[in-house]
Amino acid sequence: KMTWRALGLAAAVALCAPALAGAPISPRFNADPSPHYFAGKFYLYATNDQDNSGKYWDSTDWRLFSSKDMKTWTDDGSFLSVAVFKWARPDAKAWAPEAAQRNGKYYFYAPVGGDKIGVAVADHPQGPFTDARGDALIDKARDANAGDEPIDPAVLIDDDGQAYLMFGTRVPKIVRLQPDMIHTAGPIENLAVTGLPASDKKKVYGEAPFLHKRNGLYYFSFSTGWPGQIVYATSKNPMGPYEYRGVILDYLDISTNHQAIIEHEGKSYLFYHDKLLPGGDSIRRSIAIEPISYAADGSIEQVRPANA
Ligand code: FUB
Repeated sequence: KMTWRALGLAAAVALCAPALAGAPISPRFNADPSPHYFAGKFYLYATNDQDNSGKYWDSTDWRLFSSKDMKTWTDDGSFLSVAVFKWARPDAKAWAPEAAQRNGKYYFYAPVGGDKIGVAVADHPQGPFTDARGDALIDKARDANAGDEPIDPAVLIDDDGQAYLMFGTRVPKIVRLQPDMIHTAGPIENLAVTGLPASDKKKVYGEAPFLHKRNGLYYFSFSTGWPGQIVYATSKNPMGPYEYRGVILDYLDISTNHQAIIEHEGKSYLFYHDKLLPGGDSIRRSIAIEPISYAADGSIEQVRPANA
Protein backbone atom coordinates (compact mmCIF):
# COMPACT_ATOMS: atom_id res chain seq x y z
CA LYS A 1 0.00 0.00 0.00
CA MET A 2 1.42 3.36 -0.97
CA THR A 3 1.13 5.95 1.77
CA TRP A 4 0.59 9.66 1.15
CA ARG A 5 4.14 10.17 2.37
CA ALA A 6 5.49 7.69 -0.22
CA LEU A 7 3.34 9.29 -2.92
CA GLY A 8 4.68 12.71 -2.03
CA LEU A 9 8.27 11.50 -2.10
CA ALA A 10 7.74 9.72 -5.41
CA ALA A 11 6.24 12.87 -6.93
CA ALA A 12 9.14 14.99 -5.71
CA VAL A 13 11.68 12.55 -7.14
CA ALA A 14 9.82 12.04 -10.43
CA LEU A 15 9.70 15.76 -11.04
CA CYS A 16 13.44 15.86 -10.50
CA ALA A 17 12.91 18.58 -7.95
CA PRO A 18 15.99 19.26 -5.89
CA ALA A 19 16.13 16.45 -3.30
CA LEU A 20 14.94 17.46 0.14
CA ALA A 21 16.96 16.38 3.14
CA GLY A 22 16.07 12.76 3.76
CA ALA A 23 14.34 12.26 0.40
CA PRO A 24 15.63 9.59 -2.00
CA ILE A 25 18.21 10.95 -4.43
CA SER A 26 16.71 8.94 -7.31
CA PRO A 27 13.53 7.07 -8.29
CA ARG A 28 15.77 4.01 -8.90
CA PHE A 29 16.69 1.61 -6.10
CA ASN A 30 20.24 2.01 -4.85
CA ALA A 31 22.17 1.51 -1.62
CA ASP A 32 25.52 1.58 0.17
CA PRO A 33 26.53 5.17 -0.72
CA SER A 34 30.11 6.07 -1.54
CA PRO A 35 29.96 9.83 -2.24
CA HIS A 36 32.96 11.86 -3.43
CA TYR A 37 33.72 15.31 -4.77
CA PHE A 38 35.95 14.70 -7.77
CA ALA A 39 37.03 17.32 -10.33
CA GLY A 40 34.34 19.85 -9.42
CA LYS A 41 31.41 17.44 -9.24
CA PHE A 42 29.83 15.02 -6.78
CA TYR A 43 29.92 11.35 -7.71
CA LEU A 44 27.93 8.78 -5.80
CA TYR A 45 28.97 5.14 -6.33
CA ALA A 46 26.33 2.68 -5.15
CA THR A 47 25.11 -0.87 -4.95
CA ASN A 48 22.58 -1.31 -7.76
CA ASP A 49 19.43 -2.50 -6.04
CA GLN A 50 17.47 -1.61 -9.17
CA ASP A 51 18.98 -4.64 -10.92
CA ASN A 52 18.59 -7.19 -8.13
CA SER A 53 15.89 -9.85 -8.15
CA GLY A 54 14.11 -8.35 -5.18
CA LYS A 55 14.71 -11.61 -3.29
CA TYR A 56 18.34 -11.05 -2.29
CA TRP A 57 21.15 -8.54 -2.65
CA ASP A 58 22.08 -10.26 -5.89
CA SER A 59 22.85 -7.56 -8.45
CA THR A 60 26.17 -8.07 -10.22
CA ASP A 61 26.81 -4.45 -11.21
CA TRP A 62 27.22 -1.03 -9.61
CA ARG A 63 25.36 2.20 -10.27
CA LEU A 64 26.71 5.75 -10.48
CA PHE A 65 25.00 9.07 -9.83
CA SER A 66 26.46 12.54 -10.26
CA SER A 67 25.45 16.02 -9.12
CA LYS A 68 26.69 19.58 -9.18
CA ASP A 69 25.00 20.53 -5.90
CA MET A 70 24.00 17.30 -4.05
CA LYS A 71 20.36 18.30 -4.60
CA THR A 72 19.62 17.21 -8.16
CA TRP A 73 21.28 13.92 -9.11
CA THR A 74 21.78 12.49 -12.58
CA ASP A 75 21.53 8.73 -12.89
CA ASP A 76 24.61 7.70 -14.86
CA GLY A 77 23.34 4.14 -14.84
CA SER A 78 24.96 0.79 -14.31
CA PHE A 79 28.55 1.72 -15.04
CA LEU A 80 30.51 -1.37 -14.05
CA SER A 81 29.91 -5.07 -13.56
CA VAL A 82 31.80 -7.75 -11.63
CA ALA A 83 32.83 -9.05 -15.09
CA VAL A 84 35.55 -6.35 -15.03
CA PHE A 85 37.33 -8.71 -12.64
CA LYS A 86 38.13 -11.76 -14.79
CA TRP A 87 38.99 -13.77 -11.67
CA ALA A 88 35.50 -13.25 -10.21
CA ARG A 89 32.84 -15.91 -10.39
CA PRO A 90 30.26 -14.71 -13.00
CA ASP A 91 27.50 -14.82 -10.42
CA ALA A 92 29.56 -12.99 -7.77
CA LYS A 93 27.44 -10.35 -6.10
CA ALA A 94 28.37 -6.68 -6.38
CA TRP A 95 28.03 -5.12 -2.95
CA ALA A 96 28.96 -1.86 -1.21
CA PRO A 97 31.66 -0.07 -3.25
CA GLU A 98 34.18 2.67 -2.53
CA ALA A 99 36.19 5.09 -4.69
CA ALA A 100 39.31 7.18 -4.21
CA GLN A 101 41.33 9.68 -6.23
CA ARG A 102 45.13 9.71 -6.39
CA ASN A 103 48.02 9.90 -8.84
CA GLY A 104 45.68 11.54 -11.41
CA LYS A 105 43.64 8.31 -11.40
CA TYR A 106 40.37 7.13 -9.91
CA TYR A 107 40.30 3.86 -7.97
CA PHE A 108 37.20 1.77 -7.44
CA TYR A 109 37.18 -0.78 -4.60
CA ALA A 110 34.55 -3.45 -4.67
CA PRO A 111 33.59 -6.52 -2.71
CA VAL A 112 33.23 -9.39 -5.15
CA GLY A 113 31.35 -12.47 -4.04
CA GLY A 114 31.74 -11.91 -0.30
CA ASP A 115 35.28 -13.33 -0.04
CA LYS A 116 37.39 -10.92 -2.08
CA ILE A 117 37.82 -7.20 -2.67
CA GLY A 118 38.91 -6.06 -6.13
CA VAL A 119 40.30 -2.73 -7.26
CA ALA A 120 39.73 -1.14 -10.66
CA VAL A 121 41.28 2.03 -12.07
CA ALA A 122 40.18 4.75 -14.50
CA ASP A 123 41.28 8.12 -15.85
CA HIS A 124 37.87 9.66 -15.13
CA PRO A 125 35.50 9.36 -12.15
CA GLN A 126 32.82 7.79 -14.34
CA GLY A 127 35.23 5.29 -15.91
CA PRO A 128 35.79 3.27 -17.97
CA PHE A 129 37.36 1.21 -15.18
CA THR A 130 39.70 -1.71 -15.77
CA ASP A 131 41.01 -4.26 -13.29
CA ALA A 132 44.06 -2.62 -11.67
CA ARG A 133 45.86 -5.83 -10.66
CA GLY A 134 44.60 -8.99 -12.33
CA ASP A 135 43.86 -10.54 -8.95
CA ALA A 136 42.09 -9.52 -5.75
CA LEU A 137 43.43 -6.78 -3.48
CA ILE A 138 42.05 -8.70 -0.48
CA ASP A 139 41.40 -12.42 -0.67
CA LYS A 140 40.07 -14.39 2.27
CA ALA A 141 41.80 -17.57 1.05
CA ARG A 142 45.15 -15.83 0.55
CA ASP A 143 45.56 -13.05 3.11
CA ALA A 144 46.20 -13.60 6.81
CA ASN A 145 43.55 -12.03 9.05
CA ALA A 146 41.24 -11.01 6.16
CA GLY A 147 38.34 -12.24 8.29
CA ASP A 148 35.28 -14.30 7.47
CA GLU A 149 33.71 -11.83 5.08
CA PRO A 150 35.92 -9.16 3.50
CA ILE A 151 33.24 -6.82 2.16
CA ASP A 152 32.35 -3.11 2.51
CA PRO A 153 35.69 -1.45 1.62
CA ALA A 154 36.24 2.13 2.77
CA VAL A 155 39.34 4.21 2.03
CA LEU A 156 40.81 7.27 3.74
CA ILE A 157 43.85 9.07 2.33
CA ASP A 158 45.37 10.88 5.29
CA ASP A 159 46.92 14.37 5.19
CA ASP A 160 50.40 12.80 5.23
CA GLY A 161 49.54 10.74 2.13
CA GLN A 162 49.14 7.40 3.92
CA ALA A 163 46.06 5.58 2.63
CA TYR A 164 44.03 3.20 4.81
CA LEU A 165 41.58 0.52 3.71
CA MET A 166 38.91 -0.68 6.11
CA PHE A 167 36.52 -3.54 5.49
CA GLY A 168 34.83 -6.52 7.10
CA THR A 169 31.74 -8.00 8.65
CA ARG A 170 31.52 -8.60 12.43
CA VAL A 171 35.19 -7.76 12.98
CA PRO A 172 36.38 -4.44 11.53
CA LYS A 173 39.66 -4.68 9.64
CA ILE A 174 42.17 -2.02 8.66
CA VAL A 175 45.29 -2.18 6.50
CA ARG A 176 47.60 0.45 5.06
CA LEU A 177 47.76 0.82 1.29
CA GLN A 178 50.90 1.49 -0.72
CA PRO A 179 51.02 4.85 -2.56
CA ASP A 180 49.95 3.03 -5.75
CA MET A 181 46.59 2.40 -4.01
CA ILE A 182 46.41 -1.15 -5.39
CA HIS A 183 48.65 -3.05 -2.96
CA THR A 184 48.51 -3.38 0.82
CA ALA A 185 51.40 -2.34 3.05
CA GLY A 186 51.81 -4.27 6.28
CA PRO A 187 49.45 -6.64 8.04
CA ILE A 188 45.67 -6.57 8.15
CA GLU A 189 44.78 -5.56 11.71
CA ASN A 190 41.59 -5.80 13.73
CA LEU A 191 40.24 -2.42 14.80
CA ALA A 192 39.53 -2.12 18.51
CA VAL A 193 36.54 -0.11 19.78
CA THR A 194 36.48 0.58 23.52
CA GLY A 195 33.66 1.92 25.66
CA LEU A 196 30.74 0.26 23.86
CA PRO A 197 27.87 0.34 26.38
CA ALA A 198 27.68 -3.14 27.96
CA SER A 199 24.01 -2.50 28.80
CA ASP A 200 23.15 -2.65 25.08
CA LYS A 201 24.13 -6.09 23.72
CA LYS A 202 23.26 -4.97 20.21
CA LYS A 203 25.87 -2.21 20.29
CA VAL A 204 28.61 -4.16 18.50
CA TYR A 205 30.38 -3.83 15.19
CA GLY A 206 28.31 -5.30 12.34
CA GLU A 207 29.42 -3.97 8.96
CA ALA A 208 29.83 -0.79 6.88
CA PRO A 209 33.06 0.67 8.29
CA PHE A 210 33.75 4.27 7.32
CA LEU A 211 36.62 6.54 8.31
CA HIS A 212 36.74 10.32 8.12
CA LYS A 213 38.97 12.91 9.73
CA ARG A 214 38.00 16.25 11.24
CA ASN A 215 40.19 18.66 13.20
CA GLY A 216 42.90 16.02 13.55
CA LEU A 217 40.49 13.45 15.01
CA TYR A 218 39.64 10.18 13.22
CA TYR A 219 35.96 9.21 13.20
CA PHE A 220 35.20 5.53 12.68
CA SER A 221 31.51 4.99 11.93
CA PHE A 222 29.77 1.69 11.31
CA SER A 223 26.49 -0.18 11.34
CA THR A 224 25.85 -2.31 14.43
CA GLY A 225 24.28 -5.17 12.50
CA TRP A 226 20.99 -6.38 11.03
CA PRO A 227 19.11 -4.15 11.62
CA GLY A 228 21.78 -1.67 12.53
CA GLN A 229 22.19 1.67 14.16
CA ILE A 230 24.86 3.89 12.62
CA VAL A 231 27.24 4.68 15.49
CA TYR A 232 30.72 6.15 15.77
CA ALA A 233 33.92 6.07 17.76
CA THR A 234 36.94 8.39 17.63
CA SER A 235 40.70 8.12 17.96
CA LYS A 236 43.79 10.25 17.50
CA ASN A 237 45.37 7.28 15.68
CA PRO A 238 43.79 5.97 12.46
CA MET A 239 44.75 2.40 13.42
CA GLY A 240 42.90 2.84 16.74
CA PRO A 241 41.96 1.95 19.37
CA TYR A 242 38.73 3.92 18.94
CA GLU A 243 36.53 5.09 21.77
CA TYR A 244 32.77 4.80 21.36
CA ARG A 245 31.06 8.20 21.16
CA GLY A 246 27.41 7.66 20.24
CA VAL A 247 24.64 7.13 17.71
CA ILE A 248 24.55 9.01 14.40
CA LEU A 249 21.40 7.38 13.02
CA ASP A 250 18.98 5.18 14.94
CA TYR A 251 17.53 1.90 13.67
CA LEU A 252 15.44 2.29 10.55
CA ASP A 253 12.73 -0.15 9.52
CA ILE A 254 15.14 -2.00 7.23
CA SER A 255 17.55 -4.90 7.70
CA THR A 256 20.77 -3.15 6.71
CA ASN A 257 22.20 0.30 6.85
CA HIS A 258 25.35 1.74 5.41
CA GLN A 259 26.66 5.29 5.76
CA ALA A 260 29.25 7.70 4.43
CA ILE A 261 30.10 11.18 5.65
CA ILE A 262 31.54 13.95 3.50
CA GLU A 263 32.45 17.55 4.16
CA HIS A 264 32.03 20.20 1.50
CA GLU A 265 32.52 23.95 1.87
CA GLY A 266 32.52 23.69 5.66
CA LYS A 267 29.31 21.65 5.90
CA SER A 268 29.03 17.94 6.63
CA TYR A 269 26.55 15.47 5.19
CA LEU A 270 25.47 11.96 6.08
CA PHE A 271 24.64 9.62 3.21
CA TYR A 272 22.69 6.50 4.21
CA HIS A 273 20.01 4.26 2.81
CA ASP A 274 16.42 3.51 3.76
CA LYS A 275 13.43 1.99 1.96
CA LEU A 276 11.68 5.22 1.06
CA LEU A 277 10.73 4.57 -2.56
CA PRO A 278 7.40 2.98 -3.50
CA GLY A 279 8.00 -0.80 -3.61
CA GLY A 280 11.06 -0.38 -1.44
CA ASP A 281 12.12 -2.85 1.22
CA SER A 282 15.27 -4.22 2.84
CA ILE A 283 16.58 -5.36 -0.54
CA ARG A 284 15.28 -2.50 -2.69
CA ARG A 285 16.78 0.41 -0.87
CA SER A 286 17.17 4.13 -1.57
CA ILE A 287 19.99 6.49 -0.67
CA ALA A 288 19.17 9.75 1.12
CA ILE A 289 21.24 12.62 2.51
CA GLU A 290 20.97 14.57 5.76
CA PRO A 291 23.13 17.43 7.05
CA ILE A 292 25.33 16.65 10.07
CA SER A 293 26.24 18.98 12.93
CA TYR A 294 29.14 18.70 15.35
CA ALA A 295 29.04 19.93 18.93
CA ALA A 296 31.93 22.01 20.29
CA ASP A 297 33.59 18.88 21.75
CA GLY A 298 33.67 17.23 18.32
CA SER A 299 30.77 14.89 18.95
CA ILE A 300 28.28 14.29 16.15
CA GLU A 301 24.70 15.27 16.87
CA GLN A 302 22.29 12.43 16.17
CA VAL A 303 20.56 12.76 12.82
CA ARG A 304 16.79 12.39 12.95
CA PRO A 305 15.49 12.12 9.38
CA ALA A 306 12.07 13.68 8.96
CA ASN A 307 11.05 10.81 6.67
CA ALA A 308 12.18 7.90 8.83
O1 FUB B 1 24.32 -4.23 -0.32
C1 FUB B 1 24.72 -5.46 0.24
C2 FUB B 1 25.17 -5.30 1.67
O2 FUB B 1 24.14 -4.73 2.47
C3 FUB B 1 26.33 -4.36 1.89
O3 FUB B 1 27.56 -4.89 1.55
C4 FUB B 1 26.19 -4.06 3.33
O4 FUB B 1 26.92 -2.97 3.77
C5 FUB B 1 24.70 -3.90 3.47
O5 FUB B 1 24.30 -2.58 3.25
